[in-house]
Parts: sequence; C-alpha cells; structure tokens
Amino acid sequence: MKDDGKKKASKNKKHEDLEKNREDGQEQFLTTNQGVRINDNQNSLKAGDRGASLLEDFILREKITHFDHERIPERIVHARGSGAHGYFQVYESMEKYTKAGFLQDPSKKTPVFTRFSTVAGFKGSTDLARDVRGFSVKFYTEEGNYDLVGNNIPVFFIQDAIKFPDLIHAVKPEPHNEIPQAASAHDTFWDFISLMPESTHMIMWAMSDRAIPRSLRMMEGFGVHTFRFVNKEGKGTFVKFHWKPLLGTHGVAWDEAQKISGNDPDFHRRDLWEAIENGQFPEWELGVQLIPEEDEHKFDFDLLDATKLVPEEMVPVKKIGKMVLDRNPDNFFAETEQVAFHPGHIVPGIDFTNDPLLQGRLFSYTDTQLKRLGGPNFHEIPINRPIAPLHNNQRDGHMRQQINKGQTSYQPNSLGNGCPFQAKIAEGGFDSYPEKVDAKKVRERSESFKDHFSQASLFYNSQTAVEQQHIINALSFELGKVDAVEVRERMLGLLNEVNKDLAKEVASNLGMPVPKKKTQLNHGVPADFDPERYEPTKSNPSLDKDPALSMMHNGFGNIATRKVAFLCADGVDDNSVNEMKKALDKEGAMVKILGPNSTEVKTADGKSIKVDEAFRTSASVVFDAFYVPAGDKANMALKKIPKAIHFLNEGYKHCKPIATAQENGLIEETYFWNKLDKKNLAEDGVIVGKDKSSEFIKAIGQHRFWKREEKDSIPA
Ligand code: HDD
Repeated sequence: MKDDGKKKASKNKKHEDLEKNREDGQEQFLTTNQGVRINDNQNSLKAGDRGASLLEDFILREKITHFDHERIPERIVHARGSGAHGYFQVYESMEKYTKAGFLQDPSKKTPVFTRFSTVAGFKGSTDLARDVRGFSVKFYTEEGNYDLVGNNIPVFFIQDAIKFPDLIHAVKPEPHNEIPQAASAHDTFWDFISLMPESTHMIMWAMSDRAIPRSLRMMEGFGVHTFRFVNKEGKGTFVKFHWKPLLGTHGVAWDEAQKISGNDPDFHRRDLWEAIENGQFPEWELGVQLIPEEDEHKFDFDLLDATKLVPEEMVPVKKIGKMVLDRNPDNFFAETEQVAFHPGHIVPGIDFTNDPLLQGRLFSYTDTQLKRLGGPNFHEIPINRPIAPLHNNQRDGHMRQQINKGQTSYQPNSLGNGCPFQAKIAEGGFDSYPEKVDAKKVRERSESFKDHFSQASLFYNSQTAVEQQHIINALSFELGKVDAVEVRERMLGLLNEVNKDLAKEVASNLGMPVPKKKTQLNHGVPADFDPERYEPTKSNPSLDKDPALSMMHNGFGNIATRKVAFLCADGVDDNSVNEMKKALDKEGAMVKILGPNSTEVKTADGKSIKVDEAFRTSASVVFDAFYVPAGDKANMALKKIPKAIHFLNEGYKHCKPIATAQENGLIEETYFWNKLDKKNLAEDGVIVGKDKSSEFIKAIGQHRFWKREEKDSIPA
C-alpha cells in the first residue's frame, strides 16, 4: 500500500512536472498542431498493414501539409544572410544634434538584431562570393524600431531607385540558363555597368578586397545615404553613418575566397556563430559624419547622390557609441529569415533626405515583406516586434496575432474614449522635418549628380600598391569572364576615366587596347544615345587621397579570434605545443589542433592531445596562420603527409604567417623554403625557431604578407 502511495505521488509529481512543462512550453510529448498527443509517428493509417493510406489520417495530412509549406520566398536581394542579437550603447548624449532617445543616455543599452548578407546569391549560395555585404541593424528603441539598413561599402551602383530592378536583373544569374550563381563575373552585369558610368565608383569598391571580407566581424558598415538628425529645437544636421569594427577591416585573397567557397560555403556564418558561442563578441563603433545644413552645397559633389561619399579627410568620423553582438539566434528561420528591415523605420530625431535612391527604397521594403512574409502583420512576428507599446486602429489581415479589444477601430472616436490618442511632439510624437520644397515635377537628375569619376579616382588613388594590384586582378578576372568584346571595350573606356594605368593594366591582361573614344557619361541609355556627345564632367576634386579609403590603415595588431592551425603528429613535443598555445590563447586567438586522424595525437611524453580536425577534412584556407611544433618524429611523419605539406604551401601562397619550431622538419618539404632569404625570414612572415611566440603573434597581427605576391609572382 505504502509503495502504491509512493508510486501515485511520483505519478502525480510527473504529471505536475508535465503540466508545468506544458505551461512553460516545454511539453515533452509529440503532438499535432491542435495539441493532440501522437502515439505513432512511424506509420501512416492504412486499410490493413499492406493496404492504402487513409485520407482520414489527420496526423499524416497535417504533418505533410505543414512540411509542404515550409519554404517562404527568399529575399529578392540579400537572400543569403546571418544574424545575431546584441546591444548598442551611446558614448555621450547626442542631444545637440538629435532627440533620438537611444542616442541620449550612455547608461542605456538598446537591444539590436543585426543581419549581414551577400546581395546577389541565392539563400544557399556561398559566403565568400565577390559581392557587396549587407549590414542591417534593427535597434529596438523605447520610441519604436529604428532600422539602419546599410552595406559594407559607403556608396551605391546607381543614383535613382528606378534603376534598381535593372541592376539586380543584370547581376543575378542570366535568365536563359540561370548561370552564374552568386557572381558578377558575367556578361549581363558588365553590359549594364558599362552603360551606367555612375556605377564606376561603386565598382572600384566592389573589385577591392572589401568584397571578399575575412569575416563579417571585420567589415565596416555604412548607412550610405545622407540622413538627417533633428534635435529638440527642430534643427537639422546632415549625417552619414559608419560602423567601424574593433577587429579592423580585412579581406582574403581571391584565390582563397574561391577555395573557401568549396571547402566551407558557410565560412562567414560559421565564423560569426563560433565567435559568439566562444564569448568573443564582435564589436563595432558607430561613427557619424555631421554636416551642418548651411554646408549642404560646399562640396564638389551632391550630398544627395548615393554614388558619392563624404571623405573622412573633409569631415572626420565622430565615434558616438558601440554595438556588441553577444547572442546567437535560437532559430535561424524565426529570426534571421523572418526579420524585416526597412530604411523607412525611423524614430523621432532621425529623418530622410531627398536622395532619390533612398526615396525609392522607402516604397520597396514594405512591399517586399508583404510578399515574402505573407501579409501586413509581419510586424507581429517576434523578431520584428517593437519593445515600444503599439496601439493603432489597423486591424485583421493574414495571421493576425494581436486580439484587439473594444468596440472602436477608428479615430476620432468618442465610444472608445478617443483612444488611442495622437502624441504631441513633446510626448514623443513623430514630426517630419519641415524641409522647404518649391519645385516643378520633373523626371530629371540634377547637374550636380553628373561627375561619375572623381571619387572613383580618389578611391583608386588612395589604395596602397597591393590594393591597387588586387583591383586590377579582380577587374581582369571579371572582364575576362565576359564574352562580349564591346562590353569589355566600354569598361576599359570607363576605367580609363578613373586611372590611365589601371585601364592599361587591365587592357593588357585582356589582350585589348584601351579605346581612344570617350565613354558616354550620361545617365543610363537615352533613346538618342551618342557616346561622342558627352564630355567628362570631372570636377576639380578637392582631395587627391583619403587614407581612410584603404583597408591597410587600421585594425592591425589585434589577433583576437584569429584561427591558428597547429600541424601535429605522433611524437610532437609537449612544450612546443603548450607554450605556443598558451601565448596565443592569452591574445584571444583560436588554436585548432590538426592531425593525421580525427581523434588524437600522442606527444613525445606519451600524453594524448585531442585533434580538432584531421588534415583530410580540413583546408588551409579556413585558417589565418600555421604553426608546426617541434618533435623530430612528428615532423618526419608530417613530411610524409601530402596534405600537411599542402597546408604550408597554400598558406604561404595566400600570404599567411607561418611558424615552425624547427628548421629540419615539415617546412623543408615546402616549395618556398629554399627560395627564402634566411636572414630576413620574419619580414616574410615566416618565423623559425623555439620560443618565438611573440614574433608569431606580431606576424599574425599583420594579417597578411602581401609582398610575397609580387616577390614570388604568386597569384593569391
Ligand atoms: Fe536594399 C534588402 C541594403 C538599395 C530594395 N537592402 C536589403 C538588405 C540590405 C539592403 C542590407 C537586406 C536586409 C535584410 O538583411 O533583410 N539596399 C541596401 C542599400 C541600398 C539599397 C545599402 C542603397 C544604398 N534596395 C535598394 C533599392 C531598392 C532596394 C534602391 C529598391 C528600390 N532591398 C530592397 C528589397 C529588399 C532589400 C527588395 C530585399 C529583401 C528586403 O528588402 O527585405 O526591398
């Protein structure tokens, strides 16, 4: 009896636990969507064990119907993305410029969700495509959601949103054969670009190493358009937004990018995920360039033209706060896929300008969510919900979640006591900036938008020799993939306007002359298109160079989160592994032990070291640096493993730092060892000898030793 009592009590307890779990949403039993517990999830209901399935099987029907409807349309652009949660904190009150609540109080943390993306590829495409990266941040502010929907490049291809569908149709896989995936190296893209000189500046950026980032955590972000801050007194200030990564801005080599795409198409997604899981939270400072309204016309370009940037040499970037991404999504679909950004989601204190690209975007984003997320209630999806309370008279629609109570759904009303009320401006009500407009309705573009080359030249001239070479290589690759000779010719004409040497080098790689004819400089292709008619309108640029445009000028020295491969085999020297690992761990680098098998290597002292990956399942391209620890037996064994030799050869080719604790070892088998000037090894990023952790750390902090490319004619 007593036992029965115990059993009953424990049964009740179990029941209570289950009930509790149920309340907490942690129900353990498999159920249908109606909450009915399922007893058999292996067999459909049949007329006899060998008979036909029965239509009445509501469990089968529900399961398969839901599955059939799992996919939603992917984003028309920026389909491939990765996101994370975090927070933003302002350094000091920005009240002088803006009344935006989240930019006032340094003690306040505003939650954010940030999504990075490539533009052209489909949802399942590779992360390392040469492409612009989207950089979208949703700030869940107390005054409503604010979205900063930018890119990792501060300018855009086109000046007017009416050209956006043309641009995207040109870059996406060609319509007749759906080739190529996630690549701009094809005829239709360059055909369009060659006829759109306004895209030249953007092309310079897209052909630079910015378009093949080492990590999403090592990219700058830009709001691109000129926006407007508005303070409590209603005074406006033009503002350009920048995100500056604390890890610096770094790219990979093109050959490497292509190989990463094969070895790990999720390279960026994995890198972001792992860094956050490891507690190495990516951080960016938010910077602003503030331009008084009185200065609107003081520049040699138009602030409303999204193909132009404001050089940092002219208007410095003021860092006003920091974003930290510290939490991975719980569910990719629910969060990263369903998040809906919109440059029109603004809060009091931030406003638009008349940039015609921005104006067109304001229509497009809601429109696309209606299709993609299935109706007008996408703001109710958890990831899109504001933390600010939401009251309005919008009702019903597909998948409505909110149960609006009461009799009234209109305004003004008396039956609902007038609720919800309009907010006065002092109560946080949004008021649009009262910009004076007095103009004729025209389909035209301002003359001030017509210089398409000065800033393209400024960008190219601001690059280091290595960066310029990478741009030449990228253009030669992309245009080399173009079949139509007239397209290549037109492109060479445009490049000639940017920089004569650039055009000459690319032309020589293509085996073509630089065309003598001037390239047309108009907007798009008018019916009376005549390339001879347009003289370049290059203004007298006030700047020759802006160091901020080069990636080589900041963010070096920090090796946190850099992935270092230790090439090990049985007999590896314990100290040689441990000391180097300790030193790298201290700097926040991520050490991965690679070995001949996937389980372990035995050290010289007979200890076991867990192998993170076998040589055969890994690839050199997913690491930043390589270390061969000491140990004669281990080095002898490694010399016989072709993939281990390949790690060093390819790492060298991609200009990565390499350290070896002993000379007479694996490194002797590489193709480069005998070519090296043994007196200046460190200059080449090759560190040899025992106890060299500080030299190795310094080398990793330099990111890459690009000069190997020139010296050794390596096509990195
Ligand atoms: Fe856009 C998505 C950035 C011009 C139309 N855009 C989208 C995303 C980013 C940008 C980062 C992905 C958002 C996410 O992660 O969900 N777009 C830009 C920037 C532009 C720009 C920086 C120029 C400065 N876009 C632009 C124009 C149009 C669009 C001119 C159309 C007139 N963009 C869209 C879109 C997308 C989009 C079709 C696709 C998915 C989405 O909106 O939510 O509406």
